[in-house]
Amino acid sequence: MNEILQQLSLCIEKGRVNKDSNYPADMKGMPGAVELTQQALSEGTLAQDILNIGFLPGMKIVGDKFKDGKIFLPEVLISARAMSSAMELLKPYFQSGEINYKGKVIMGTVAGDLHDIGKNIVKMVLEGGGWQVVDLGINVNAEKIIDAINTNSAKVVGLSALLTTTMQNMKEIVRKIKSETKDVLVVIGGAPVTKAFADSINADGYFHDPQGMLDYLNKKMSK
Ligand code: B12
Repeated sequence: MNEILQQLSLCIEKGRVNKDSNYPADMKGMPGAVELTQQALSEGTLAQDILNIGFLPGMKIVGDKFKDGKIFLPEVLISARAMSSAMELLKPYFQSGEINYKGKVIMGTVAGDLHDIGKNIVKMVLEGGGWQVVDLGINVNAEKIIDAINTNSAKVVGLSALLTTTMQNMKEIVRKIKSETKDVLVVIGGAPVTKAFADSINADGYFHDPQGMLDYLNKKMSK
């Protein structure tokens, strides 16, 4: 069983979706993340083990390499695509409650801002790390976020901004979240955002890359 899950992890790290894919060249003809997930399920492997031993270690390697500048955005997206394709097969197990998420994260790009490429990558990395992400999209205000926190009983919010103007809107959003909800962690990011800015608006965390946020949540929210 472990051999299949190790191969699965490698497929996710290398971005190998399925056996028909030509990518990566050195894995041509080999099964991909989709077939290996199917095989593991048909052999009776628990969906939770497929997630924990197959998906998560592969995506962790990708997140760490990206953080260290050893790989670049296209490679992260290719790995995320392999993971998402295989994740489709695990969806019924999440829905039935057989797999437990680590928790829910509400994510959005703040009011006035339409940039969502970075936010979507953070979402994929968090999902790859076992978190459920409720994605509110772009141009999101405090009311919408607070509504989502309450509806989903979420304890974490991730906010993205790419403009020096719209990052100022994070201040009011954080203030409202803190005054209208209880014990909700707010993590912010995006190219113009800094740790000093995060501290100045009372956000709980700032990370310049998705893996930083994932490591922080895994540590902070582990039971
Ligand atoms: C693509 C892009 C666009 C696209 C956006 C498409 C989309 N769907 O996102 C379009 C064309 C729509 C666009 C529009 C505009 N843009 Co624009 N855009 C860019 C561009 C080229 C790339 C941004 C990007 O996607 N980067 C790649 C992603 C992966 O990086 P990232 O977002 O930083 O995310 C990473 C980290 O920051 C972090 N992260 C991000 N969010 C979060 C959240 C959390 C919680 C965490 C932990 C981490 C995290 O993780 C990500 C992965 O590592 C940048 C220039 C540049 N090279 O950065 C300009 C840029 C951001 N845009 C800019 C501007 C000015 C505009 C416009 C105002 C232009 C105009 N005059 O109309 C409009 C604004 C529209 C609006 N209201 O938002 C300026 C901003 C300048 C400033 N100081 O504010 C930039 C810097 C270009 C420039 N040099 O002038 N833009």
